[in-house]
Amino acid sequence: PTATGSVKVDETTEVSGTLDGGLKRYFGIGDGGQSESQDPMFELANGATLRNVIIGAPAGDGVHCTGSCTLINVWWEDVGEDAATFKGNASATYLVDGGGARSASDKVFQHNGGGTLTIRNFQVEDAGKLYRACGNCSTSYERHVVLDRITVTNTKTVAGINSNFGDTATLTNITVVGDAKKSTKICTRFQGTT
Ligand code: DGU
Ligand code: CA
Ligand code: CA
Ligand code: CA
Repeated sequence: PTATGSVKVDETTEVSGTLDGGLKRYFGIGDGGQSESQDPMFELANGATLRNVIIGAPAGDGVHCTGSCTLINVWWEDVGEDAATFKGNASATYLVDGGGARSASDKVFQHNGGGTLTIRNFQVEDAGKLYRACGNCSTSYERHVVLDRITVTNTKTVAGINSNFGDTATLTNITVVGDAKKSTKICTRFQGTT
């Protein structure tokens, strides 16, 4: 989408309830690189919703959800270290509906807590993995992902899960396009460690 304006931020925005960005571009956290110690641009409290936001660059560690959360029509123009991290407990549910992400050197959605992440109506282009269940987080939760109506361009892996932690990935309506540079894998099974 075309941004309706730009907002330069210099610290993490805490969201509880709903933040509707009106399709403005938010940018200004971190250096755009792969350092794991960058701050997130948005930190969502349990139950919070982020909608209609364009995340520009630099975007730091993107969006953090501390519990259940909803991301509607959120677009990452140039993913920073990663696009969003889901950190709730085993009963958390997270929804990403609409939107898309581009230019992720490594991962887009990082599932470090427990629970179930649903990603639907989403497009990803030029990325390593669209989804990765944490392979070495200190708590070895079962992590579940449901992917539906996803368009994948020039991306290595759609979902990476740890078979030994009981993780699952449910994939439907996945469209792979423009697959000339990287041969896209739909699901990669890893062995997680703690
Ligand atoms: O190599 O420790 O990349 O939260 C694995 C890392 C890792 C996390 C993750 C993240 O699992 O740091 O960005
Ligand atoms: Ca990372
Ligand atoms: Ca990037
Ligand atoms: Ca990260």
